[in-house]
Amino acid sequence: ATKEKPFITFVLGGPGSGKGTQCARIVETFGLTHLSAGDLLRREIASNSADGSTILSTIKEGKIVPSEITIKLLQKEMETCDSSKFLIDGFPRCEENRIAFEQIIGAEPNIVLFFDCPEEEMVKRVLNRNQGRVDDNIDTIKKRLKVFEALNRPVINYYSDKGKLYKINAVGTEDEIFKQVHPIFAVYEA
Ligand code: UP5
Ligand code: MG
Repeated sequence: ATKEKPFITFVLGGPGSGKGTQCARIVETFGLTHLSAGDLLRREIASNSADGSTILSTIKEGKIVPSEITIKLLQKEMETCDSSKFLIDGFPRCEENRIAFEQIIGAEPNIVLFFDCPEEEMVKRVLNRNQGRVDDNIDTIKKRLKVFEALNRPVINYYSDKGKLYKINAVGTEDEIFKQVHPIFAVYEA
């Protein structure tokens, strides 16, 4: 069966910038399908799949998992789910991820959200999270921040140049941040 053309939103921002939290709000209000690349990768580790050990060692180092692994997981979710409106959270993390997604999936995002948050706030949030993530320690957080600045910035700039980027001030209460996010999706409901 041919699927209708997907509506894809990429959700970008540094570690702890609030991507997952705001995606939950978007799902609640607008009913899109949330695909967190990090959650899909952590699920692979937990299921002891063939790629699990590669994924675990990469995440511990705050580095980026090979594109083909992440895209395979995203593709499977996109193909098996009924929805055609996706919030892809935490991906693409680098230009190579972005280009590989375009080639393999054959689609570009309709819009891109960027949660802009100062580093000290991101560090505070991640250290307070307490969900037992292997990468939520100060050494790995520093590495994640470096990788974000060096490799995710070019992706953000690419979508900004294409006029697809919505930059959101990620400091404030969850409600204050969602007030900025809401109108971006509300226009499609009209
Ligand atoms: N919080 C949220 N909003 C708040 C607010 N307004 N005020 C105060 N506190 C707020 O939030 C983080 C914490 O802050 C939570 O405790 C929350 O309650 C609180 P969250 O919404 O979880 O932030 P998020 O941006 O989702 O942070 P996360 O740590 O998940 O971001 P990362 O991008 O670091 O993590 P991700 O899971 O995407 O990736 C993890 C690793 O997987 C990567 O480092 C990488 O190694 C690997 N990966 C890949 O290799 N490729 C991929 O494509 C994806 C991941
Ligand atoms: Mg997250």
